[in-house]
Amino acid sequence: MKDESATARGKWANLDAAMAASTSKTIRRLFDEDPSRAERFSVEAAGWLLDYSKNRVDDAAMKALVKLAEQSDLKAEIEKMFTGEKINRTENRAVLHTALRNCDPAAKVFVDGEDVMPGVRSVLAKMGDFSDRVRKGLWRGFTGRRIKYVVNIGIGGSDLGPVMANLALTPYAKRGMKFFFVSNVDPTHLAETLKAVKPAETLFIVASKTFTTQETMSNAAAARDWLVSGLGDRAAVAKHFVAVSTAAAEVAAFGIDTGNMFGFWDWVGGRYSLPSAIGLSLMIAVGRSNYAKFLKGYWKMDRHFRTAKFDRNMPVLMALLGILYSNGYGAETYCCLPYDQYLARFPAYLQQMDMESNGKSVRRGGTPAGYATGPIEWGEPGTNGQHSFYQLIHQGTHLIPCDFIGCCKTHNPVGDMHDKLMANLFAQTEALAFGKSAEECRAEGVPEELVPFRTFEGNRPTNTLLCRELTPGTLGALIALYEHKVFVQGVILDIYSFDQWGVQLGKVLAKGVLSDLTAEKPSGAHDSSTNRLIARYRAAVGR
Ligand code: G6Q
Repeated sequence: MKDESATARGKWANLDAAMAASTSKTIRRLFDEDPSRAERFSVEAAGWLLDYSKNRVDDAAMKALVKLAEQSDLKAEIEKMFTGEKINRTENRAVLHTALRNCDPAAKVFVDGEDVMPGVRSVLAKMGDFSDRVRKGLWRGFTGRRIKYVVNIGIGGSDLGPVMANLALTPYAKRGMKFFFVSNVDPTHLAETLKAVKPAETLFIVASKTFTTQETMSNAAAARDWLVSGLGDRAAVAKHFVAVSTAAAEVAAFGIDTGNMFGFWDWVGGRYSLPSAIGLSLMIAVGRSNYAKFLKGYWKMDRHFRTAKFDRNMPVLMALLGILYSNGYGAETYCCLPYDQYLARFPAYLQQMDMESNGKSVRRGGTPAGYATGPIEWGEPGTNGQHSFYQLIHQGTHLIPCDFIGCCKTHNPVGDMHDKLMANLFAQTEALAFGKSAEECRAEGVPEELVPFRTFEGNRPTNTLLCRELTPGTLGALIALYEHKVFVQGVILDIYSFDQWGVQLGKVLAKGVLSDLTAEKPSGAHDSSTNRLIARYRAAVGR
């Protein structure tokens, strides 16, 4: 640990203590010695059970890890976030996604002396009114036809959340309407989407916090041209385009009536913006009452996070275990394995949340971190992953902590298929934790020469997250759980989790290259590789 200050050394000594306890016993032995382990190493909150007993931790390790959180001033940092302090220091902003789902009608949350809650409630009411009208056919297209297709145009934080949640809540979506999400500046994405919709029946939601993002503005302009040419009148835009943004002037300049703009605020980070107006497509799909339940799920987890003691606090426990593996054991990646097809995009959503938040290498004081920060996050739904990459998790040389996520009830009961799905989930966690020894292989009659190949070391750590059913409420709670986990890790790692300068750099550089692709004469100002690639491209397209 290259973190030299005395306070930091004291704080990180807790990780050393946790490691000493953690490395002294295998998971198998921990279970053998404590029959009540599963019960003791489990917590429940907001409709979710977290069983973290299949981790390399005992009471001593957990105690040391909780101390690590305490000595990082976590309690105070949590309060700063919930109460609107400007903890996003590099952008001088508050971080208040928790205000967006604060369902207490009397709640007040202040930023710069102003209570933000009336604004939050008023945008929610406006979204509710609009989505009711679309769903009931009261909001109609330019030619008087009902809206059947909704196309959300956005990217990154203005896309991944809506995509993930719309898929997750498919069973609650209005029949007869179809939802599409266009993000990529590759024209294929929009073109293929437009083949599936009709201009007179399509509503475009242009979702962009800044309303300047290259991909989104290019797609929005192309969609507008398509609509105007399809309906033969520029005035049609008013009935087929709404905006979700913080930038009223840019929205107006695009040609969208700001009366049809749903606002949010600079204290909502892109990747945390799903419960803001960015969730408009979801609200239209599932209706305002399901959307309210979705927000309530977040809120339940928020309250748990803010009030529960650290040793019973689900996001804190998950964050601490993650730090044990990344900074204690040197695990570089973290795997999310939802055993629910409706959660197929959840790993991709988490990828942005975690990697954009904690993929930093500079500490809050401006010095290099010198230790592992956010992990590489990845995953796929089970059981599919079992037939591709699980081999490496079971028998490879990398340590890969995994979260298994499952729901006890399915929305689509077919024979015993859901039992099979869940049997696979539970069996995988069992196999990873306990493995199979050489003796067990021999007892099964495995020929001696094959024993090394058929042996599973086990001791692979997993968390299991289980809910009764995937509902708007449990989905909201699940998202909040991971948001807070990432927040806790950012605090302990002493990095700023709420800026994303790496994203900004890419946005700027692409503009310079674009002008060299299209200008009469390229500048030749890049390195020799980039100059050559530009020349090759220009020649291929005849410039
Ligand atoms: C999220 C990031 C980034 C952002 C997109 C879209 O936290 O800032 O993914 O959401 O770049 O930005 P706009 O919403 O401004 O178009």
